[in-house]
Amino acid sequence: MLRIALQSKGRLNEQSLELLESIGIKMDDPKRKFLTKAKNFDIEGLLVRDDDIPQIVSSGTAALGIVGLNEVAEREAEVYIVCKLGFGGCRISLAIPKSENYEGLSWFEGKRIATSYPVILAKFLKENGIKAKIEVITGSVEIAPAAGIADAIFDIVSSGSTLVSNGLKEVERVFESEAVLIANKEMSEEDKEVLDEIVFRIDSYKTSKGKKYLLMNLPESALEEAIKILPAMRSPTLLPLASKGWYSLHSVVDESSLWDKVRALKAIGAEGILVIDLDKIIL
Ligand code: PRT
Ligand code: ZN
Repeated sequence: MLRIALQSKGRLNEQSLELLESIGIKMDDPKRKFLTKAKNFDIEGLLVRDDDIPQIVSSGTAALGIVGLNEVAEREAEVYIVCKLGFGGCRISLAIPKSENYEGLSWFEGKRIATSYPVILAKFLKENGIKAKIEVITGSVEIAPAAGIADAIFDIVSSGSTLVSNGLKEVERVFESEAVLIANKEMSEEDKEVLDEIVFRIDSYKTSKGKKYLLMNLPESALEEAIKILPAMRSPTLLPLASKGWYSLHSVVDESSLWDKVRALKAIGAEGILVIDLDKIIL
């Protein structure tokens, strides 16, 4: 049975389980189990610390894993990165005390930088010809400058508020990360087939994300204008209504432009507009 390694608790745990659930893979009691079976799919989940996932997948203990790209890069894991998953977005950045005057990377020459990502940092410094001392710290890296352990930090940033509240400023964005699906490089043919099915389902889920299904009634005179307003995978679906001269028009729209489109459609005479959540789009 194909096994997928997932973070047992932490930032990626819930969204990993939610993503699997949204593609029809529901793990049985993942909060309390270390190894859990899916209820309706031939797959089992191995719930572990995120740090261990790259190694678990590269060694083949699990064929698949969901983990931050930052962890894959830091562990230099020999795995396939199958696809990005659209959550857990963050970056690893260099940050320095906000009172410092920063004019470029040479600021870091000879400085001490605290981080939990020494491999990614060492590579970056080498590429840029900077010699600095890397202080490896696990956890609460942001307090290192105030504690006198380091001059600067190299840490995960998302909103940036942790830096601000520790009197630091972000000066270099070095590594962009998000949750990714990773796979063992020597999967069996059988496991590859399951992976193909999972990727197919993830694609349809990602395509439907941020999209809404829109349907409305329109007088015949407004049809041409409405079709210009509404994009569609081919063209909008048009169905005649029982009352003569009226049509029902259906289309998929991006949530970001939903209200603009609704306003424009109302202005040309659309009535009874329904906005419906989309579950999947199979292209
Ligand atoms: O226990 P386990 O080892 O499994 O978990 P963990 O504590 O090592 O990791 P966890 O759950 O904190 O994060 C898991 C993954 O989420 C990371 O490897 C990243 O890929 C991703 N991620 C996304 C983040 C963040 N956003 C994030 N903001 N990981 C950590 N942070 C921390 C960061 O370290 C800093 O302390 O949040 C703080 C910064 O946040 P802002 O919003 O103040 O900038
Ligand atoms: Zn971790």
